[in-house]
Amino acid sequence: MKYYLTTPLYYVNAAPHIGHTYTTMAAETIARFKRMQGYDAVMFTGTDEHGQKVERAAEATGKSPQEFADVISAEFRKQWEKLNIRVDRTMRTTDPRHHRKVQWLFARCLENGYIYKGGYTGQYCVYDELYVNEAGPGDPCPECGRPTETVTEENYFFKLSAFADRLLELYEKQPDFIQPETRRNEVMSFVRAGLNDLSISRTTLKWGIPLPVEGKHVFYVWFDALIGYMSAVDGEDLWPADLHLIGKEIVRFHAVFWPAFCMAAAVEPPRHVFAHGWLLFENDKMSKSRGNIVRSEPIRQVMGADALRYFLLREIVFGQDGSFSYDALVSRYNSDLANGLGNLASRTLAMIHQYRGDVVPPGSEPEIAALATGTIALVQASFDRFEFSKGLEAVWALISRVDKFIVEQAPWKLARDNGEQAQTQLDTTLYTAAEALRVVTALLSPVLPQSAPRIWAQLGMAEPIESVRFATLAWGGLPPGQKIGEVSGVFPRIELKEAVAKMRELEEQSTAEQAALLGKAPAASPEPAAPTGAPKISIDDFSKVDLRVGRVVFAENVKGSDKLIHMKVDIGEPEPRTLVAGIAEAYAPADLLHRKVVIVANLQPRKLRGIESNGMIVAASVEGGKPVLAGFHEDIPIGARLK
Ligand code: ME8
Repeated sequence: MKYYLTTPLYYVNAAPHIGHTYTTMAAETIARFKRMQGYDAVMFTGTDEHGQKVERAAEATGKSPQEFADVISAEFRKQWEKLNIRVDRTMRTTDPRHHRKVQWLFARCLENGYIYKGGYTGQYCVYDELYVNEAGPGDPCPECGRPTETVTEENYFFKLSAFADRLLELYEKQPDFIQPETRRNEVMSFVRAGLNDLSISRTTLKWGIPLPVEGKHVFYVWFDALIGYMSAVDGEDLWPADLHLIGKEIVRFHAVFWPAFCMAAAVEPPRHVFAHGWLLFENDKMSKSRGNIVRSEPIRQVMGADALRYFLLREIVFGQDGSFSYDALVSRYNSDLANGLGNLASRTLAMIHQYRGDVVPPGSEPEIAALATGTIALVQASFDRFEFSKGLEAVWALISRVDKFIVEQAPWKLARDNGEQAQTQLDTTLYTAAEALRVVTALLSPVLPQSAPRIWAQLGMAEPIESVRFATLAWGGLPPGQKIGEVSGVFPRIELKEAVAKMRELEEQSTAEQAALLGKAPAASPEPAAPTGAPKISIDDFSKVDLRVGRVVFAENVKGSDKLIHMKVDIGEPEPRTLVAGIAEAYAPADLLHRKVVIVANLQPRKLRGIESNGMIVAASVEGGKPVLAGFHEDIPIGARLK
């Protein structure tokens, strides 16, 4: 039985971060879990490479959209490989096979009478790549609050309005089509309020797939991207997808537009859409524009990919928003993986080595056996509902019980007693602990794809862990008489402060590397960044930026950072502003004191190294060089506005 599941096709406007990792790790965990249930699970992830957002990001770096997309999509692929994420199918929307599928689906919708030509004058949000029919000129986007742009175009329209009833019928007949429930309710009220037809072509944009009917039109990026789920498995017997796993902000595209496109083309819609919550960092949604991005690579280097996957799935209730923090990650690692699972594995295996010459003895304790049997069922039921944290909690309840059991039995005392009863009790204790460890390891294999096989091998298991199936996973599977493998620790304890400092340091480095990778200055020209790349903005846009003259009244290096300086800048307000600026490589704190500077005074506050930065200092920078602060030749009062 096949099970085809997907992550979104990620935009290639910037490099991957931990939010993308969250969805992709969860999806791959589901794939592994489904295999344990006996399915032929096929996991897809891909990249969404067209549209205005990507075009503009490329433009700003002086690269062509294709060159830019090549670099970033390769970053995504590298990322998944490093994180032990097995990708079975993938698609880049710039792939000609995808273009053909998009044109095919469009042609089917056209033939079936669901496409017509019309005019659109209205608002468009580039950030969300969304037509905002209800907004007027200058109105903010209802999704993200950013200003919308007015577009006037002759477009091809998709008759979305014709599908409201069929969509509602789908949600009614298949109550688990959209999960969780809150998202389902949201989507249903959206559809009940009535659907507008959707413009699916654009003439103001070049970076897209041309419509088969008229050359100057390219497809609207969402019409294009969603079809990626299908083009990735073209010619295979995998459609309809069994699950689209997505973040909650794109549920409307997946649960309304996408099934309607499928219905219009007379193709089966996907079976399930699950929208998880947002990963927050310092209580804010992580996003490129807010600049509070956390990347997976520094975490992987310090803690390992399994630790990150475990943390994300254990700490956050899947479906709800949840917070990421380095401290919480290390604490959970130490309490659950090092002290919990790692400790159970090393003490159990060490005792079998020491007391039984590496041979698993016979015997089984019924109470633990019953608890383990219950845990197998509970994990399966929880993971089936994508309740990962609940399933993992159950596994750790078993680990704690076994730990307690070992302490109660005190095998180290039994080992000193040569009487038959003590020796039988020791056998039972060791077998029970080892068998519980085997069950736990099998259950955790979808979440710890790197470490579980190592514990498995130490238990001396002959069959590969990938072939474990729920149907046959039962207490007693560890054969007495089996020789255990070589014992070595799996989750060494990690010193919290040191690890957090290391991850932060690597994160700073990686931010710089990403900037270089994106070629923030045009690669071909050694001249200081030419202004031509940046898109034009209106005077109104510019006047939104509150630039002020200020005087530095305090400056010191941020502890543990080579780049950051903590400053207080007087801009004529009752209290000086606290700022954190990445200029320590160019300026010593003493050189900054009393200096007049320019700051952006109305920037969203941002926490850096625990200090809330309320503004940004303006500096010029040249690729590879140090920043130079903006200043004035004439005298100018503090608080003066630049406009
Ligand atoms: O929306 N918390 O691509 P995208 C949780 N190209 N998940 C997050 C996250 C966060 N802070 N940040 C990102 C697009 N994600 C479209 C999709 S599909 C046909 C086209 C994850 O690069 C989450 O899965 O903006 C979210 O839905 C997705 O990345 C958005 O990725």
